[in-house]
Amino acid sequence: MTHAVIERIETLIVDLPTIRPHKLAMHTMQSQTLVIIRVRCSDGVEGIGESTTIGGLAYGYESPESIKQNIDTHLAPALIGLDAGNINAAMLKLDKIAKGNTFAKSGLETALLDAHGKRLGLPVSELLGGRVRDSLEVAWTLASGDTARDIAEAEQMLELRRHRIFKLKIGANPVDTDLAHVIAIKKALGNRASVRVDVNQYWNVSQAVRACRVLGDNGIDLIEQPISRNNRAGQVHLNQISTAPLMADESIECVEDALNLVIDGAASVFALKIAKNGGPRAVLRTAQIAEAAGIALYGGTMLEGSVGTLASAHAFITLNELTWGTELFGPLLLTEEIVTEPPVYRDFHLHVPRTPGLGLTLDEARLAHFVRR
Ligand code: MUC
Ligand code: MG
Repeated sequence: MTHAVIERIETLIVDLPTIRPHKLAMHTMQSQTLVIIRVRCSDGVEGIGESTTIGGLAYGYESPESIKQNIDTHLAPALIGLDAGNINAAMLKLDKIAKGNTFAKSGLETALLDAHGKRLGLPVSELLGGRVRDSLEVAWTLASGDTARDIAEAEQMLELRRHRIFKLKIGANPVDTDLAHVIAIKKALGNRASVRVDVNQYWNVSQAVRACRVLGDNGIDLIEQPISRNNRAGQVHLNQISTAPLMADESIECVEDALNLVIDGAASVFALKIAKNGGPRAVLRTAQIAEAAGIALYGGTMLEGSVGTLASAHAFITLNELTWGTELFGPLLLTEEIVTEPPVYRDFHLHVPRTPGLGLTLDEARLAHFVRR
């Protein structure tokens, strides 16, 4: 087989409205901004990828604008002319020329996997060693900011058989206000749903010690990132005393963070995110560290659109066990699509295509309409 080389890389910023305001502790989203990456190869194959974050710089260290700029100026030129099918060599080169920038690298790794899958006629999951399931359970995040509206939304999701796991975004309000909100939702849903919380680092240890106990005692199944990623001693302490399991999210900004969390005993569940590890291959390294250490897994999201969501899904369906399911609902939070056939959600699950690459085709007209100029 003659080798195709990487010829051209294009980055596009795409702004899409959300179905309702999405309130996180650090930011309220009225829209989502995707960075779509197109990698064109000398054999005529094009791969697509996505590098998406939440709230500009409110969540992570890369913004949509910095991702585009860093790819255009530094990462893309380093890839031009390389063997398009040698993803190990391409990502090694990127790691040599750029520290961090895992969001940007994730979108590029995704596009290379998509292209190579299309070239070989294989889904990305098969390039990653093969799937052990075809679908993933998907949680929904209740984040309207209003308890009654959140309960009504959860009831509707149960009725539609779309979601039966709910993650509540808390942390912005006084602790007791948030606890009352969570307990009211859990009471309304009872054992018809799993209710979990994500504090996005907004408590300090003095608040979290009591709040984690109250949550555990009231049937909350999982507590995500209650305190700052920088307070490791606090995380270790909470992990020892909390009656509900603690999940690390912001604490994992790279594969090495995962190893250090294991060494310290700072969490019993890891949220896996392709963007924070550097791509669908990279996130599996974090998963393997967790598996070896007996840490349970959850398939996380940066609220990507369909491209980033299916890139995550192709990686997650290769995992032995995903004890806590996933939250790959990003496309469902958006009112608009930029692919011709959106991902399929049915019976509480996301169904992952078996067609080559990611299994997605960009809708050129819609993309042109929503691209930022
Ligand atoms: C996060 O912190 O987990 C994932 C779902 C959601 O609503 O927000 C995110 C980010
Ligand atoms: Mg989180």
